[in-house]
Amino acid sequence: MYTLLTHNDLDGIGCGILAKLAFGNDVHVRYNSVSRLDKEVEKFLEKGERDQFLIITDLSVNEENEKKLEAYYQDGGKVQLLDHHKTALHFNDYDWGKVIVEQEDGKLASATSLLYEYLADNGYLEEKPAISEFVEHVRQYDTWEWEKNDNETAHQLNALFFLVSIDEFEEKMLHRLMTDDHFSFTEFEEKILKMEDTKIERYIRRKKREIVQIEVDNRYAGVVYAESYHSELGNELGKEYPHLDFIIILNMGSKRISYRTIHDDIDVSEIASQYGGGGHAKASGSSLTVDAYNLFVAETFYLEPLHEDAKWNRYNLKESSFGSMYQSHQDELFFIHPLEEEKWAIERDGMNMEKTFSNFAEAERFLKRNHQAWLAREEVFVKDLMEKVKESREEE
Ligand SMILES: [Mn+2]
Repeated sequence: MYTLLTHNDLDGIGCGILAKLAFGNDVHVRYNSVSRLDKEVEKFLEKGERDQFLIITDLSVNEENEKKLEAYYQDGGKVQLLDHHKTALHFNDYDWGKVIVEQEDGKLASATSLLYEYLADNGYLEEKPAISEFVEHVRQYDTWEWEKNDNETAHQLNALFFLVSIDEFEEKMLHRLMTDDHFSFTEFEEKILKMEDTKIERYIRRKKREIVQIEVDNRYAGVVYAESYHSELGNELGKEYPHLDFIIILNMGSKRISYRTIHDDIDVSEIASQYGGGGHAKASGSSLTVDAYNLFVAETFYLEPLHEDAKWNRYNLKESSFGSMYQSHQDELFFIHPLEEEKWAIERDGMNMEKTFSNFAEAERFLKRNHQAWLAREEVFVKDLMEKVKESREEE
């Protein structure tokens, strides 16, 4: 008999599905949140059922359970931990731990892809196209490679996972992977996924207008409240406001924080670890501690949200050689313009600020970080232009 303790996200459920394909009724699967796993491991060890093979995927245990599991293993207990989180690499020190962040082919690993390989290598599960395709979609979703590869199926698979219950998702996928030659959605699923897409888009649009900016440890972050679509949100908000180093998504109901970044030089697992959490460089999480609450909730309560750049301008455009106009919450106007080759300046109140920049993007980042300014809408730009013309005429 097998016991699988795994995560309750798509990658974790992917593991549950593979285990059931391999072991059928001989496996007992439990889906856990990050914080729940240790309790489940304790329960398992207390029961002390020696005939059970314990498999842990997509999650790792705390130090206390790490020692207990090692003792259990040394005592003849069967246990295997498979994970792909950088923060779990030290489990490779144990015979029963296997943590791989990057696969041999250079692609990022996911728990589902690691378990698939493990089950195939040990002869528990025969590889076939439908399963391999499913595993690859889960892997691409979990590592966010789907976006670079434009793999909409991977994205939709996760959306479907959130639309139905875990049980229903598991049952549907199990049946499909057993009977179908290739992985695909049903016609009805395609239809509801399309509706869901529209819903997510609308949700993200709203959140773009709710995000506030803070400075923490010399880094700039955006703070937003959201209960759903954290990955999509982190990505879209990061792209809308690239001057922010990372995005903090607060779920007040579950008292959880998600940290997301689109920047390669930022590691949000380090930030999460300051609040007792962990995860990947680009996506991590922690619980909402009192410290985090004070910093991210209490202190940001009165802040005004960031303003999106004007999107439909014809004249006031970024990187224009005539200059680009920006506006702040204080109704102050800024003008980013080139001075000479590889030198850009910001004009404020008709005067150039002292600092200069080697390109437009640098100047814009400075302006957005320090003044939370946004590309002004055409009418603001035109009005200012007309006033300037009027002034110069009056002077004549
Ligand atoms: Mn995972």
